[in-house]
Amino acid sequence: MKRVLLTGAGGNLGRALRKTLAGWADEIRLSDIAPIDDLNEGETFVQCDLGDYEAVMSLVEGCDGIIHLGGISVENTFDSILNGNIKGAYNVYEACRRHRAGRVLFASSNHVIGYHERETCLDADSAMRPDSLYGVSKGFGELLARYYWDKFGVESALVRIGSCFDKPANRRMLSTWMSVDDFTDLIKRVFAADRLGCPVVYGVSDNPTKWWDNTKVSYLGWNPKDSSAVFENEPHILEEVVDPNDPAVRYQGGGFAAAGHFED
Ligand code: NAI
Ligand code: 15L
Repeated sequence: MKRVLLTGAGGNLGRALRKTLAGWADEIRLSDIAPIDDLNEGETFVQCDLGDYEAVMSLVEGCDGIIHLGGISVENTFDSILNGNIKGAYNVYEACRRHRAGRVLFASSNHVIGYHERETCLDADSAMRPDSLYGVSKGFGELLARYYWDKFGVESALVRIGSCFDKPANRRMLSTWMSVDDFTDLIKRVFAADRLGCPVVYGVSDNPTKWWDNTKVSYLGWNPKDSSAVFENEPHILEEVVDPNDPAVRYQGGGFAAAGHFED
């Protein structure tokens, strides 16, 4: 890769991927609405609000791949989500098409399908059942990506990330956890594949309990190496009290599904 754009580079995942993707591309063009001033070799930075069409047009010019992480990453007001996630996704895809900026890895979320119950095993064709306005915005991003694929041939991986943190913070994340190393490997495979198309990929490690089936993207050759099993006996996991009738336990989206409407 010559120049890859990483939006949301100042966030949790952006900071982690800057380390694991170092040296992978000739240049990683970092971007965020907030400043970043600790640039490493091979990194450049453009501060940009994803909701600003003209700014995103120039941000994307000259890139040959986009890892689109930027935007609102949890439930929030509709106005914030509209700007960061809905306008932001449109601006990124339109800029990608106009500037022929290659493939997009779209950071979708498990909250697109958060109202499925935990006993249901999902795959790429399962219905979207968003558990939040945030989840709805990720569904919009996925549909937008499909539109750009069908109409213009822009390839995307729609990665429904589970919980990508250093370790699972609770019992739910024993099922949803994805390590940063597994995510890094997925990113490299998405951009290296001979053909990508526009698949849904569940962003999850090889955990003992599974809700999601990635068989339909076996052509990517992504076989996660890490497992949440190593965290199963940590005190915060063992001591968590679970009520099976709690909506946060019933639904895959956990607390997002259990929470009230954000605007109320
Ligand atoms: P984060 O909230 O730490 O990072 C998001 C970044 O986007 C922040 O640096 C923020 O400043 C930037 N941003 C927000 N609004 C913006 C705007 N209007 N213009 C430009 N930049 C803007 O989130 P995190 O955890 O790093 O997640 C990255 C992406 O992955 C997000 O899209 C999130 O929805 C998605 N995701 C993450 C999961 C996880 O477990 N970390 C799980 C599922 C999805
Ligand atoms: C997400 O979509 C969020 O961005 C992240 O902060 C976690 O809440 C994650 O889902 C999760 O479901 O654990």
